[in-house]
Amino acid sequence: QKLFQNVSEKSSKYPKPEVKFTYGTAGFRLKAELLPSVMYRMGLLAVLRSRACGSKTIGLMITASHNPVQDNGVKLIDPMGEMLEADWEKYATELANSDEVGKCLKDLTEQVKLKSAEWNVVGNVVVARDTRPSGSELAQAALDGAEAFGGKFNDLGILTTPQLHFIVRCINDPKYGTASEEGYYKKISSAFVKLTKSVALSPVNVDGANGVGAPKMSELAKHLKNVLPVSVFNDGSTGKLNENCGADFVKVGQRGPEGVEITVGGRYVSVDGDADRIVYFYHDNSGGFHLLDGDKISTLIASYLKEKLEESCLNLDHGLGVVQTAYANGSSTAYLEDILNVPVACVKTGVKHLHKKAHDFDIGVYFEANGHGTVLFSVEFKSKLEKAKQGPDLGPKKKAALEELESSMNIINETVGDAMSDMLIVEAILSKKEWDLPTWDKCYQDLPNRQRKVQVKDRTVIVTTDAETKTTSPQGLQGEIDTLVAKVKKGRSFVRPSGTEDVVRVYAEAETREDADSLALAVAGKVF
Ligand code: 16G
Ligand code: ZN
Repeated sequence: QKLFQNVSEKSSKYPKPEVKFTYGTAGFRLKAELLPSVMYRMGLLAVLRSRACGSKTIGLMITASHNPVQDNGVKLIDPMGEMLEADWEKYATELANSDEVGKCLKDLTEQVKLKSAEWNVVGNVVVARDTRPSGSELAQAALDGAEAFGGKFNDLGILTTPQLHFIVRCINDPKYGTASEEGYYKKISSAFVKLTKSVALSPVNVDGANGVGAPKMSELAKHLKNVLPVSVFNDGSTGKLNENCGADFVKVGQRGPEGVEITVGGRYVSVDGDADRIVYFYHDNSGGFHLLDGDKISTLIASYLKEKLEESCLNLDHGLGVVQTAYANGSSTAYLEDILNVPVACVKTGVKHLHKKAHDFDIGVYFEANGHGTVLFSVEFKSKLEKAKQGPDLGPKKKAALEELESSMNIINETVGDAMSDMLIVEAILSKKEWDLPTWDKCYQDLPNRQRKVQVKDRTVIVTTDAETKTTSPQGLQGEIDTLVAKVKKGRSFVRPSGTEDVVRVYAEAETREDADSLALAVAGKVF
């Protein structure tokens, strides 16, 4: 009781503004000055979550990813390094909006069925933030919350989002790695060195989005000295965070970032403001810009892992598959299914949906077209790999394949999409295949596509089904879309209400640029 009273008293330092907060797919994300009360309360919730998970450590990441520098946000990380369990998103929303913090917290404590004996067990929280100037003050508010509720709190300073996910996982599951930033670099860089020991590597140029990805990529580069040359641009010394640079700018605008001089033949990557997304790009001989997005990355990784899986002769029940969303380019899906013979699952937009579905496979590769993605390896896969390595009479090919699978797994950050580890696995695969970016790009050609936003009075009237590929309401809309799509070659289009903005999004693709543009425009006209 005293505990909740203390929580209430301390909360007066962080008055709640007149805002309706929602814990969405990206946690809470707003203008930074609106966030102190939310941070205090997420400090509380993280402690409660920890107690509900038997004192396992919970992560609290302060970032607004690709959004402008004046924004910030917060996401909680569950014990195995995964995103906060969906049920708890509504508790987060409730607590953030409550006018009586102590009472709300007490209600939640009862609701999550914590026995009174468990109310005072240790609650462990680790926090990290990106490079936004508002971050340290917001971290302090979260710390105050955790302390007020009697939790133990460890401030890890500035990290990328995936680094914090990794560290949380290692704290709770020490065999995953050493729970520190250094442990992270050591694990992924030593696996990379092992995987690429007999191949030549090409220098890579990183657009750090003027954010946390820049210094952390430089740190990673130190661990790869004399192996993989990495040059970092947009390191925050002059430019603004995410302004005219970064993965989101490059993907949405289909053009190169400012602050990077692009030379023909060079390899380029852009990461976003918290380094959980990555895209590749290059210029062709005539200076034309080419983007290799999340679809290109997932097809590359899937083709390589599938080959190694076949060479290793591991017998798995669920095999390898790829998870995409409706935004995946139709050419990438066709390439996976028809050329690589890899099963493809399509799910709703949002990392949590992809991550969940990827668990259906022994090796589940998932990427959003925007460059967020990773690979999940099943428990069964891991134990069969371990056993096979010890088997007698391994031929050299089989042995090599098993080792390559193991190294790949150690490069990849299974907890969440991770720009740094995704870059390393892509670089390893490209160098083993002796491919440059244009060769990789030629695997399949993207269908021209167009996205539009439509402002409507109430976007919730649009109801979708089949992983957002079809609408069921308003009545008749799907029929109209079908008619428009049927008129163009290789046409595909869908509409969905945005989860992050008050708009309806329209996607269209077709064989030609003109058809894709006019299809998007025509479908948008039906939504309006
Ligand atoms: C969020 C999602 C991202 C998705 C985007 C779609 C996470 C961590 N992030 O940023 O995966 O692509 O929303 O936004 O789940 P939209 O609903 O506005 O199109
Ligand atoms: Zn991000």
